[in-house]
Amino acid sequence: MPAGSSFHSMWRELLPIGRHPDSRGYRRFAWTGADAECRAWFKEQAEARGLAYEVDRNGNQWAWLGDPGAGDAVVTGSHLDSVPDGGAFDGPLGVVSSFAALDELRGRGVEFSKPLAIVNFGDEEGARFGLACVGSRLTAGQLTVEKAHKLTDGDGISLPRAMEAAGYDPDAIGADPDRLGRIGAFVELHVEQGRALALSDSGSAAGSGDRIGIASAIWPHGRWRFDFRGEANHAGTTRLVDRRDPMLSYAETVLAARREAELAGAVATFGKITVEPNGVNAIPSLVRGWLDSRAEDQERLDAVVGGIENAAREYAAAHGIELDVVRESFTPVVEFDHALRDELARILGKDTDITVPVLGTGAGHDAGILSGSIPTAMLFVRNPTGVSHSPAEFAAEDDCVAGVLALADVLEGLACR
Ligand code: HGY
Ligand code: MN
Ligand code: MN
Repeated sequence: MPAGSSFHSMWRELLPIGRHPDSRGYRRFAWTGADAECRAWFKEQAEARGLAYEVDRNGNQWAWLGDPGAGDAVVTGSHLDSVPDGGAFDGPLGVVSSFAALDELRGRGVEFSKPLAIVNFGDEEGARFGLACVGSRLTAGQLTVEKAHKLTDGDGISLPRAMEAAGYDPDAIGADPDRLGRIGAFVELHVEQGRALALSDSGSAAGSGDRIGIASAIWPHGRWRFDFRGEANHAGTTRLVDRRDPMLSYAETVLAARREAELAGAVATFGKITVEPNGVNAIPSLVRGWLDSRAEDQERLDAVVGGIENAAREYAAAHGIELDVVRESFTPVVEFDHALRDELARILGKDTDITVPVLGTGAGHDAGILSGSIPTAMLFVRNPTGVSHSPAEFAAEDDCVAGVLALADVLEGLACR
C-alpha cells in the first residue's frame, strides 16, 4: 500500500469530527462529544491494525505492537484535541502519521526488535480547563491530582465531573512512572507552527525550503490570569470622573504587553477575556484577561511578564482598580535529548545529501512535557504559511506524506535494529 494512501483515508475520516460549520475551525475540547468521537476513531484505527488498545489512568489512549511490559518501547503519537476554532493539523497530523508510518513499515516487512506504541495524549491544548498538556503532565507527575481536580471550565464544570460524564474515573488519575519506565524514546511528529522550514534554504532547490525539520528546543512559556476589579455602574449616567472602569486597566495592560514583548524580542498575547456583567450599557465590575507569553530564555520571559504586571499594577492603582495576577500554566525551557535528536538527524540524512534542519519553537507539546522523564524528540512538517491555531492552518499533501516516510524511517531506525 503506497505510503500516502492509508494517510489520506484516515485523514478524510478524521477531518469532519468537531469542525464547526461556520468557522470551519475545530472545537475538539477535552471530555466533550467531539473528543469522544476522536477517541472512538483512534480505537478503531488501533483495532483495525490488530494493535493492543488501552486507555491509561489519565485517559491517554495507547495502541501497542509487541509486549508493553518488555520495556525500552519506541512510542510515537501526539494529541487530537484542539484550541477553539483550531486547525486540522495541530495534533492530528502526528497521530494520523503515526498509524500511516506503521502501515508503511509493515509494507516494508520490517521486524520490530522493540515494542512500538502510538499514543493520543488527552487535553494537550488546555482549551477547556485552562492548563496545557493535562494528560502528559499527569502521567509525568507534573500535575498533582489535587490541582487537576480543581480545574474547572467556563461553565463551572470541574475536570472530575467532565471525566465522569465521559465515562472515565477521575479518582484513577495520577503519575504513571511504571508506564514511562517502559518507554525508551518518544518521537512526536507535528505540523510546524511557524515558517522556518518554508524559508530554509538547505532544501534541494534553493529557497524551496525543507519538508521536514527536527526540534532542538521549546521556549519557556506560560499562561497568567489578570483579574481587574472595578465598580459596576450605568454606562449612560455615570460621569467619567466617577468611574472605576476595569476595562481601561485591561486595555492599558494589553498595550503594555506588546511594548514589553517588543523590548525583549519575545511574544505576549492577550487572546481570551471575560467581562462581568458583560452588558453593552453597563460599566464592568470585573474584567478577566489571560496572558500567554513566551521567550527564548527564562530571563527574558521573567522580564516580559514582570514588566507587564508592573505596568498593570501601576495603572490599576492610579485608577482605583484592584488587580490579582495568577499563573495558571507554566512550562520551563525544553532542550530535547541531544543523542535522540542527533540519531534522528543521522537516520534522516543517511541516504540523502540534505542536512535536515534543526529548529527551536515557541509552541508547547507533550514531547516537551515528557522530556523531563524520558528521551523525547520531535519532527516538524513544513507549514507554508506558518499559520496555526486557526482554521487556515495548512500543510501540503506531499509534505504530509514526506512526514509519514520520515517518521517511518525514524521508527525503523529506533525499533527495528
Ligand atoms: O500552546 C501551545 O503552544 C500548544 O499548542 N499547546
Ligand atoms: Mn496547539
Ligand atoms: Mn499541538
